[in-house]
Amino acid sequence: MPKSSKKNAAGFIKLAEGFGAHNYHPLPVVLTRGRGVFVWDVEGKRYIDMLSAYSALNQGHVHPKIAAAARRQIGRLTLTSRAFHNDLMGPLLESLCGLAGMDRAILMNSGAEAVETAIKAMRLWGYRRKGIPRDQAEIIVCENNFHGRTTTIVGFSSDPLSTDGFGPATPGFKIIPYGDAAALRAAIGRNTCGFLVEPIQGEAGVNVPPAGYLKAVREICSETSVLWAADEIQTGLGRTGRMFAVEHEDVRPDLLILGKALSGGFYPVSAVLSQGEVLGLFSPGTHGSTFGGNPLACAISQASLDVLDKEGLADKAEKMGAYFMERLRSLDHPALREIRGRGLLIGVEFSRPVRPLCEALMRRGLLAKDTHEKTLRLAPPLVITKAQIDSALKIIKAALGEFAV
Ligand code: IF1
Repeated sequence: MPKSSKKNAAGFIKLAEGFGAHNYHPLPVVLTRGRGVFVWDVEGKRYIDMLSAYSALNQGHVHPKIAAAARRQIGRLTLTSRAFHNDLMGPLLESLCGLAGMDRAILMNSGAEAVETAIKAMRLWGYRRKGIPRDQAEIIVCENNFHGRTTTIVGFSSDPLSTDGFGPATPGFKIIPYGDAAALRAAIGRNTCGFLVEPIQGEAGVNVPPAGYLKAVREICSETSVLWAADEIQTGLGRTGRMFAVEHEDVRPDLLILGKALSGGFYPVSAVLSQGEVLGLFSPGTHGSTFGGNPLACAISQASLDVLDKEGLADKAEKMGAYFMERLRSLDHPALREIRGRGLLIGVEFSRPVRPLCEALMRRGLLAKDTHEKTLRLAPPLVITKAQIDSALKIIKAALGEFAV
């Protein structure tokens, strides 16, 4: 046991600040337990979680069915590496492909790793199938994108906070405005192999593109022989009121990237799914991961998908999201600018930084975080009930009263 085992909240925070890198500015709350939509801090105070670990907890904290699956598998077999087969990966790949109507899938760990995998797959397809000259492949991405933290991914970010100090950037990316289909058409050249985009931009402040955008993206990419990769790491698996956000426009990308809720918050599990032959182009030795596709991850992921399905969480997100958003719109506050979102991915934009509002919410028992300073992100676990939304609204109303001062 480390010396720190008897600390209070301030003690734990001091340890994290003293021994950790300062790459976050968390709210001053130290959590120790969770269940469903609730978490408890080390002093026993209960909070309703309106962040859900950035949508990784769609199934709620410590879902009993996922916990049971994890426990069973942990006592049986946890890791084989991909040097050998295991009896859980194949069935999970089949479930994933069935769920998304895709042909192949590959399992990785973090979201960023899955995005990197999609980038490699698009480039490989560009060279092998489109005949792009060696090292000339280009991928188009959008302004204000968020796809993760690796050096290649931050290299095509338009946010100085992500990029500055971490160059040189990996070449081969072109940035265009988000939600602008004409800009995509204009940006595509002979060496373009792919277009990587979030169906709704999360980090950018819950940025919902104009209606018809995803349909137009699908058409343009098909016409010009460019792969479309949808990053649904945050929007996928029920969050926006559909299993996948692309379903709102009834389209299917060539590559679908998943993470976060793929494990119900238990373990890092990510995946890339492809239509047709794209993922089939990888040959032995060209890509991999020690932990990718391991039996513990697969058991957890299979149970997480099962919970989404059995509890109808996409439908719940749609209904509860519509109710939440309607009630939020009735709030009156001089600094409130806009409420936007889809399903239970909601952004409330104010005319000033919302950190003090987040602190007021925390004091009253609700955890939420700002994104891009002035937008409050509200994204509870999808298992939330109407009564729980009502009590959250009471807290929000009261905290807004303080925010006005
Ligand atoms: C952080 C944001 C959310 C993502 C999309 C890939 C990834 C993410 C669309 C990478 C990750 C995160 C990670 C976390 C905070 C968070 C976030 F505010 F930074 F932008 F959710 F909105 N694609 N999102 O949203 O997945 O490698 O982290 O598993 O980095 O601080 P990862």
